[in-house]
Amino acid sequence: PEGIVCGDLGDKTSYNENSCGALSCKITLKAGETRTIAFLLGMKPSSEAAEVIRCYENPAPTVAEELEALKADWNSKLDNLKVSTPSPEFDTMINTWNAYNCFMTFIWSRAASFIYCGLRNGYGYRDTVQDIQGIIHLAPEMALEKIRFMLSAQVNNGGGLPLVKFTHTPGKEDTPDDASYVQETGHPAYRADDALWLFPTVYKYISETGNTAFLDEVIPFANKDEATVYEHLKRAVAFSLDHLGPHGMPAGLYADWNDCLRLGANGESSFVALQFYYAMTILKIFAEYKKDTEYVQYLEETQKAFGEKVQELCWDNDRFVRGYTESGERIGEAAAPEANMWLNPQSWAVISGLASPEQGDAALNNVYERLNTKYGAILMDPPYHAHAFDGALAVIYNQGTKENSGIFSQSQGWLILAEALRGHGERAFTYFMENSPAAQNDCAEIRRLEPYCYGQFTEGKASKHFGRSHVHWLTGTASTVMVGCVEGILGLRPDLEGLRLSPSVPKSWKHFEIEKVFRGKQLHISVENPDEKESGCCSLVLNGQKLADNYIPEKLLQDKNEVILTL
Ligand code: IFM
Repeated sequence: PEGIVCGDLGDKTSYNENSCGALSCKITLKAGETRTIAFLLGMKPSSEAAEVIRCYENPAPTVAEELEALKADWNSKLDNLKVSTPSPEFDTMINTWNAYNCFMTFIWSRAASFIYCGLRNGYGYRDTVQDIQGIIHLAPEMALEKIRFMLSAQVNNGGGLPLVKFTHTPGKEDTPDDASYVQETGHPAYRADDALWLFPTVYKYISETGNTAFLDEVIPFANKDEATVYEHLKRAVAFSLDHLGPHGMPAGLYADWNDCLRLGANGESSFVALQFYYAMTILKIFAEYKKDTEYVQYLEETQKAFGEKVQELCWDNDRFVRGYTESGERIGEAAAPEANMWLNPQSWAVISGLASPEQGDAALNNVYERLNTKYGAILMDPPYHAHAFDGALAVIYNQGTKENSGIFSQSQGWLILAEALRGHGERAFTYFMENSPAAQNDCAEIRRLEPYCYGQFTEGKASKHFGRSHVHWLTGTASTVMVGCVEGILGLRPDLEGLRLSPSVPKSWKHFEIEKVFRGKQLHISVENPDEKESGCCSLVLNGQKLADNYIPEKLLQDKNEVILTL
């Protein structure tokens, strides 16, 4: 750093700037002499700080021991998944840096930020439930604690509290139906998507661990009452069905994932509709497991009718539209002068399972042609400028920025996953590389973020600063890209009874290896790709035994397992 080189570290308090601390001390060494310096950073009242500092009066061996313990702690988490592929960028992100970024967002959600000024006033429901997904494959027991916490922030009507206070007290909270909550949190109403994020998160946790008993665990609601996890999820489905808009899709309520898109309380978001469709698929799996046959039938009928409705309302020839405003305007249709092509409905149509293979491919091709850039796919195109409807808050941002046609990095993870689910390994990996910090070491002057952590967004092609990235560390990108890479590109897809292996990789990956701990068992997976395929399974061999397809039932696993998958 320049400050070190010129010896002027200054002594300034950072005010709305990128904070950077530097410590220095001068020592003079005699020939052959060794000295150990330990810097201790933290914040405590002086008397308590003095106590802590005393422990380090003789830094060696305490510091060395503690460093070892710290390393061991990190390794115990990160070692649960290690990959060795032909891509050093992919390996360093999955093995270390994206994983580390995921733990940061897992711990903090968006509750603190170097970028927005100061602390936030609580945990955002959707953000926090999404962030959990990024660490499930590494530290499921940590995930479980947080899932319990977030379920206890679900209101007994099934909706999520938009903001979960730092002082959250299950069973005693007021809700968006109470003026006190609105006044204290600034959140005027429920959001349409909050509780729907629980479905993929709970499913990922149960599938990773096999802990189906969790479905029967009783957890309080935020305001009053308590119920099993299974019942919490049923209520989340009921919440969406109790809040339908005029066309029969979930009503927009205050907002969906996109903070800058207000379709109106009675508007309808296709993104939420797709999440809801997916939620019913997951709940059906749980209902089948619990032999709740009447409810399975109810879900089947409800989902079928709902899916047909979404198809009819949202498919527009080669794309899924973004939704309907309260006044009936269809957003994201091909004929619109601005914002006529949106990213998230295309990826989510595939992830949710609603799109037919033909629709999925057409929509994803359209994304590639219309939205992709060398730094990732922009959120929609063209940006809002002259034709924004009243709820298109994104228009306040310059074109190419944030939700107004920026490359919203979180959405890249869903795009990677969607392409991988369709078996398009080349595309999935292309999207990974375009926005990957590790692939941008040689354009720091453009990206302007650390080359090892994700940012919230990269300025899009409509911006004068195309490629410049912002809001590092605390971004939902960490978890979505991790899931896109682990479940998508690597194709590690656990379910209630075992593990499916469905990698979607570049054709040039002729061989790669995965070390994974799955339900306490060690798996060494070698993937062979002699015919340069992007996906598909030619054979799967577990401990010398050929399996029927690409699925490993848990009951066949030994303590240590050799797995060979040939694409
Ligand atoms: O989904 C939101 C998130 O809750 C906060 N950051 C921006 C995202 C997209 O608008």
